[in-house]
Amino acid sequence: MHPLSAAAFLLLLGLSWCFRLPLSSEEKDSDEFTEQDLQFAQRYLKTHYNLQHNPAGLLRKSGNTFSSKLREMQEFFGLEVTGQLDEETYEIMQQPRCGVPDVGEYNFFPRKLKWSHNNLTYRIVNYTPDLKKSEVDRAFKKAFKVWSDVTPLNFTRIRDGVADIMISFGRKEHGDFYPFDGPSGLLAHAFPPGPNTGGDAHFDEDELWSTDSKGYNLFLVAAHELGHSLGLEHSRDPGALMYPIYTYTGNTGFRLPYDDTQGIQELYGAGDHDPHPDHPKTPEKCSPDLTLDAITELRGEMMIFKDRFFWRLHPQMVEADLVQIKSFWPQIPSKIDAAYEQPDNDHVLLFRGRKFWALNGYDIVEGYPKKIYELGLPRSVKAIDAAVHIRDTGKTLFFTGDKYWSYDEKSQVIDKEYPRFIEDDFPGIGSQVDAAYEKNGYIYFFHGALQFEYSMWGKRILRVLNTNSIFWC
Ligand SMILES: [Ca+2]
Ligand SMILES: [Ca+2]
Ligand SMILES: [Ca+2]
Ligand SMILES: [Zn+2]
Ligand SMILES: [Zn+2]
Repeated sequence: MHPLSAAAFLLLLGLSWCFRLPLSSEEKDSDEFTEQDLQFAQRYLKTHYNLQHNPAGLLRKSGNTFSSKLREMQEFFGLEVTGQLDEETYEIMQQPRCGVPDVGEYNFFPRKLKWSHNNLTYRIVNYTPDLKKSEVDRAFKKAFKVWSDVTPLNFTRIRDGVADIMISFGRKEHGDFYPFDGPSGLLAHAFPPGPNTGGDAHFDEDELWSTDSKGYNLFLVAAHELGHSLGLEHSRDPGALMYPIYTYTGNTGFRLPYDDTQGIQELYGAGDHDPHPDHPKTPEKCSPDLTLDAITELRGEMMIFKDRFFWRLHPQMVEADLVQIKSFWPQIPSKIDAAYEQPDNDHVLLFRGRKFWALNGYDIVEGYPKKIYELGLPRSVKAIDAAVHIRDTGKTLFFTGDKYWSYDEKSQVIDKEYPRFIEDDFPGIGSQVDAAYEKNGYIYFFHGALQFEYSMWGKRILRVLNTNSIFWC
């Protein structure tokens, strides 16, 4: 792993293990931040939220301007809005991101700018040494295609002269009074449509640019910046391309999310032919039709999988974080069928099709993926719908179709007399299971928009709940 992505990864680890602590007296408050931390926060709010110079001094933590800008930022990222610097807010500030401000009204451009013509030109003025020229050319071509696929816009590359969208790499102060900052932090920025620098996109040469998950993926950052070049602002949707924080989403089969598609079509309308009309929506945790793919615990935290995302839910926290699977594990598929935790060896197993992966914390264990038939399941089983580990018995139940198997974790074999029919042993939950987890002697089975609380002791369903009640909706 490249040191940069290792840093980003550690940052995410820190996010998950440190800042999501229960809100209690040990919550870090502003008093515990150093002067340096506060200056960092001030710079962040200046760059992204147009914090004005405060002559009275920043270090008064109740300073009105600082506090109100902090509120804006907390609101943007869906954090608890306190106007106080706390660990969670500070961690978000440290994530690598786009240099364009998050709040349109206050940024360096007026709103709702768009190009008045549909035939636009671009020019790649210089190249990063991190990639071959042809790779850079291809990354930008693909990034423009993301937007031309869904609009009537056409992009033509020119090799000299002045193009509408001038693309360049630079470091630190690079000619526009919005300097870059060395490795990580700000990755790139772009100007909204207009003459001269309007539409231009700048990439920080102090980053390592890649065509995969190393460093920062040039195509993904370019696609985001070109969104600004065309007039889009940042989105609060963590699944959107226009979300300000860098998120690795894989290097094949990119699909422009629904939120971005809506945004750009509001400006330019739809094109004649969209070659990939499936624009993935970000799941809404409180949707009454919410269905789930898989659920497991990971060291006391719940991981709730849905499409290319999972929510992390700490037992004492009401708000769940939504993150993309690929941003944690670029190597695993972006959708999970089933998951469970083996507390004895501190592994979480994730299943997709015939393969499964073991995680230790957030690391993939060596020797994986393995095949599900290695567990003793028949080779005819193509995928597992749900898995649940029962702590008291040491058994793991695997559900597929209308049947299930019991697997003994100690002896690592499938128990005799399995498979059995789900309906025979768990009457009332239906014949299929989407996801399941065990807690304090109860198994929670999810099917469609319902969850069933099953008492192992009473061998019956005690309650039927909505699936979204797992999020306290
Ligand atoms: Ca321009
Ligand atoms: Ca940077
Ligand atoms: Ca499932
Ligand atoms: Zn941006
Ligand atoms: Zn610039």
